[in-house]
Amino acid sequence: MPLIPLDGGVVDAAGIRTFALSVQTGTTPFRNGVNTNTLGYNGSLLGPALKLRRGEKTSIRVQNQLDEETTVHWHGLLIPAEVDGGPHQVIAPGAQWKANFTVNNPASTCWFHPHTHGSTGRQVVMGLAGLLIVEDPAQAGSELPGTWGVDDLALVLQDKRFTPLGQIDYALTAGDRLNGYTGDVLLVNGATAPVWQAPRQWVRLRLLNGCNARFLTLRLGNGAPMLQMANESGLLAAAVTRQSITLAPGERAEALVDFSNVASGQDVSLLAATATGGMSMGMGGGTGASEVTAMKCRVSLPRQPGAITQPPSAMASAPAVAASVGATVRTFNLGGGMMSSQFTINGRVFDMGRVDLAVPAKTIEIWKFTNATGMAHPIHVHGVRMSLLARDGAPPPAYEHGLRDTFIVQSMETVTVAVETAEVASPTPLMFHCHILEHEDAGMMGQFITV
Ligand SMILES: [Cu+2]
Repeated sequence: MPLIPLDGGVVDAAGIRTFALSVQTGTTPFRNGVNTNTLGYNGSLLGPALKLRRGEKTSIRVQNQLDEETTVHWHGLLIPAEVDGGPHQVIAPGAQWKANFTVNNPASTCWFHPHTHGSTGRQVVMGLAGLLIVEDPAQAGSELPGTWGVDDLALVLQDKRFTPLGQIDYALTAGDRLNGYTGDVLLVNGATAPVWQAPRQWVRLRLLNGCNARFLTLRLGNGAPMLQMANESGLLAAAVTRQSITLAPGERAEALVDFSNVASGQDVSLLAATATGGMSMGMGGGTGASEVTAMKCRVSLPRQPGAITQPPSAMASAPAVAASVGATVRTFNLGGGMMSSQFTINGRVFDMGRVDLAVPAKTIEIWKFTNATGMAHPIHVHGVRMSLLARDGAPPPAYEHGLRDTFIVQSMETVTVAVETAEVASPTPLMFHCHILEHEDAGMMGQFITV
């Protein structure tokens, strides 16, 4: 089982925690005897998990060793627009870019990936994705498994498609342009159905749907529930018992799983049912909903010293964003896609030179996203604190509480969110977009500035 390496960075003489990322080419042996060309951060495929601490001054130096432009977007981080790593912060081939910021997120599992307009989907499929593990000293009392790779396991789930010669196939079909790119192989941390040697105790799974377009519904093969204790932007006030967890592209969840009573040596599978936002698309080229074994937990290690004996009854969750009566309401209509693969927001396709909205800084507004298309779209808003208020007027379920950065808007649904903008105004645009990367690349994206 390949583990995502945890990188704690180095604190320099000025007290700034510094990290270095090299965006590079490499090869990965996905299949016997074939070296597949891939991209990675500090390696051939994927990237490290950068361990950030709330309140710390942080500097991430990115060296682009590719022969094409890229950007590095810190998905979920509440940082100034200038260092967000969106499509305006292009890193030329051979160039270096530095993101300097103070970490302002609660404890959470965020991630980083390219946001290069028009080539995000390809660069992610080629392997560019890493994790951001945020710790918050004020939440340190939460008793949760936290030994990396031992009882705290990060899983990057992605699908890929290969050419007959074993290279990554990113030749988009008409179906890919409509539904988003789907592969026929599901990889976990870059491996097909890996086996993890798990301890007989409670463990924590950090789940990232890093697919371009596939929605994943995850469950345990032994029928045991998962206790979801965090969604993508932080801890829930109390864990929610779930038989399955559905994640759209870009979304994360954290779950506690109990292996205490699993017989030693036995496998517990993590199963993934896969679909696109529009229709069920089976793995292996078939259609119809299908379920595959994403990975296996081989419960073979003894209970580790310091393991928790029961999940915490309450956790130090970050406060949600609440909107007051009279707050400005903005509407976003998700459209298109009927006879073409052109998706729009408020009737428009993304234009790098057009600012769609100017929003006051340090303000809470109500944003309503209505999906008039025939498929679901996961919406991601950059650089704001955000909480779900309602789905079609009804309060969201408990596992959707707290801070969010990405949320699903189902076909014909309206999702209402409270959005709190950055403290300091900035003329640099921030993005709001569909996280099906082929929709994003084709222009299902808008940008706002703070004034
Ligand atoms: Cu979309």
